[in-house]
Amino acid sequence: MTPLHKVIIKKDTSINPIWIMRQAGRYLPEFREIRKLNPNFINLCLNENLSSEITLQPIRRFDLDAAIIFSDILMLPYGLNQKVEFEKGFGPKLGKVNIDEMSKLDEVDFVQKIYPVYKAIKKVSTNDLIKDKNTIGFVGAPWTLLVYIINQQSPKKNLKKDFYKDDFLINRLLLILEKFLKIHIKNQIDNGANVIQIFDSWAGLLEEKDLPNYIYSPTLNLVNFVKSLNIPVICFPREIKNYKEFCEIVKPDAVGIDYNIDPKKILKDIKIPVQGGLDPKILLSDKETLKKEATKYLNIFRNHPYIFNLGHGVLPETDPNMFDYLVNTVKDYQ
Ligand code: 1CP
Repeated sequence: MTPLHKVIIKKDTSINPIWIMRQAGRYLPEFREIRKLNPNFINLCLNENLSSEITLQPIRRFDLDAAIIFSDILMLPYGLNQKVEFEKGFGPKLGKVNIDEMSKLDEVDFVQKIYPVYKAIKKVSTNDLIKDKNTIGFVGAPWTLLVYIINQQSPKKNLKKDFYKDDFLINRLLLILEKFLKIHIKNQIDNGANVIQIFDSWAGLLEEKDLPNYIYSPTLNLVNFVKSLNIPVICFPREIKNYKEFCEIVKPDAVGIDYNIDPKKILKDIKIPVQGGLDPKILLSDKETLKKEATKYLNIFRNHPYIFNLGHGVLPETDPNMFDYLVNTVKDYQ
């Protein structure tokens, strides 16, 4: 059995597998080298030789237990024919939504447009380096994708004032997202992904009253779909105010936690396997602090099924030596 399956399915507390969000990315000089030669991010994701190679880069360097495929949650709106661009220093920029055209989109055309993503998963999952490790496929949660599709850029600065104005548009988009997210998940699994993570990076933007409509119902639907394919599903509803309620309603197989939530509260409230939590900024400090903080999470979840990860993606300015030190700290923990 693979390491993540031992924790998620068998509830094994004797091991703490580790993988890190954004483990394939800008903190690695070998990634930056490829990126420099490939200024178009979408095209890089659609080059299965390069994207599979980038996925394997951190596996070659560090003693990680899983590979997460080098792609992006925004490949989904791209597959739906919305324009998606990544501008240096700005982040993603999306085009206007043509809802009528989107509603007519055929499954075959969608799959064809992003097919290299699935080819890359096949290449990674069948590579010898991944033997006995997990291949993680992923999608953005419907809510987080809705945010990018309607807002047309990161909501980091703010959500458009009239974001909720067009109820009809939102409801049609949610139905389209449900259909194509299922297709996207199924294709990732068919090509070798043996864990699915659902990233809800902007769950924290919602008020409590809106959680059922935008998060609970659509995510529960996807979670049940992944479960029906017999693959474990991890949800990461970042900065959601009530992880307990989320887990009780959505019932993922495991839950990822952010760095603002108290891990002791999570231990008390949550029965399912837990993943992550450590603040990525700790990797910018010194080895002593890093060891102390990582050990804090390991100690708290000593008797609870726990996958080590951060509370959000590893920062681009992280020193790969500190990353290595973190992996070894987790591996040497007894
Ligand atoms: O070189 C570059 O500038 C590209 C930076 C980059 C990378 C390395 C982007 C643009 N995406 C990725 C890869 C990526 N994105 C992965 C690869 C696998 C890995 O983890 O190693 C994954 C899983 C994602 C998922 C993703 N994309 C999320 C969910 C996780 C999170 O960070 O909250 C989100 C929100 C995105 C959108 C996105 N793509 C890229 C950026 C800079 C962003 C965030 C924009 C924002 O702040 O709103």
